[in-house]
Amino acid sequence: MLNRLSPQSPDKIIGLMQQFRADPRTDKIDLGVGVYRDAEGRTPVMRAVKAAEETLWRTQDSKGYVGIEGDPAFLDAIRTLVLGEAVPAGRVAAVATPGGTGAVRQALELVRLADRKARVFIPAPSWPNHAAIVNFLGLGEVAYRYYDAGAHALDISGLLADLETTGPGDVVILHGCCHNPTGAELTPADWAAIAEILGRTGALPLVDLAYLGFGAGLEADAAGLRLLAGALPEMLVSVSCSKNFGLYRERVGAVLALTPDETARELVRGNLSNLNRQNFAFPPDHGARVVTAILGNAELRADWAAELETMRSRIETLRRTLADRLRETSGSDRFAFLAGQKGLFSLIGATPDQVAAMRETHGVYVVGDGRINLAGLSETNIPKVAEAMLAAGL
Ligand code: PLP
Ligand code: TYF
Repeated sequence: MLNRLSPQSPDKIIGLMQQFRADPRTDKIDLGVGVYRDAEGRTPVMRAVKAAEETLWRTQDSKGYVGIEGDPAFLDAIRTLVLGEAVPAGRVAAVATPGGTGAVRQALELVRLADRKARVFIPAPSWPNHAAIVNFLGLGEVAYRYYDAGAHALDISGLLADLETTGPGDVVILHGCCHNPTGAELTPADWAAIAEILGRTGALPLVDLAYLGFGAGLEADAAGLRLLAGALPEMLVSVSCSKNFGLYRERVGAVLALTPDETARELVRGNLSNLNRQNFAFPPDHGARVVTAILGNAELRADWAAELETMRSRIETLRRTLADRLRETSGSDRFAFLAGQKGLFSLIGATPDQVAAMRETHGVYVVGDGRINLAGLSETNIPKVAEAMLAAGL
């Protein structure tokens, strides 16, 4: 039986992570996988997480099953964090999932249960797992214009024109903030224009929110999707707590489904619940419980938000410092876009050969499409990264 399997192409980002680990050079620099790093290059356990885990360890007296949908207190906390007061709780169905990837998967499985022929519009470019999951589920994949690589900027007119071609059987994946891999953000006016188009065409937005708090701040990063939520009858949101709580390996995430009314909410909740049952029965609980404890305690929550803000502003500083260094050493302004983009990622415009040259000659690891993780930079390695970029011919 098993010899009938065919080979699968590996995840390129995870492959690069392993290649980096195997590189013996001590001055190598990892700008690959999207994890936050501090000035010492560590991906720390956040202070509020440590504190919540300590309390949990002391007070938790059972590891018995919770529920197929996850802990209701976690789902309430995530709904409020993400949607605020944009919609009444009675219109939102929610389930916990293993990470944001699990949330994207469950959301797209829900779409498939509703319509096996649904087409899913994916921004070009996007996080590779979007297309991978859409194809794995046998849904239709349609790319829509998002980024003008020549201008290093959002292609808003292309985006709006492509979304005009959507209809009621279509889903549109949008990145809630900190677009992966471009760092090119939608403005509030862009979100309003998208809401107007989707309201008219009847396409369903699936907002993937993996970097809440890393762009312009917790409230500002949620504003776009809240605008959609206020304007449309239906919306799906896949939430990840991997980055903003630093809980990567604990696998903490949720699907939020906005529905027109409570009857529809019950139907959607039942379907999401059944999908969890089919795929893993019970979602992971430890990380979700830590998040719930942090969001439900004023002191822990304030400390978490403060640490997240430190992380966010560190990335902004690194963006400016790299752009400044490149301006000085190249004598041109062609990398100024790096300072204005948001979140962990930007595309430096490197060809695969230039990516290989940076890795082989300088030990600077960049994803094959030229994506860099700005959080992998530090005050000390920025000169070397800038040198590697210019030496590669950028
Ligand atoms: N969506 C996007 C756009 C991402 O970049 C990521 C990765 O961080 C995720 C979803 C999900 O991440 P995780 O499954 O680790 O929560
Ligand atoms: O884009 C990234 O680097 C992060 C981490 O299959 C990631 O989103 C990468 C690959 C993957 C899951 C998460």
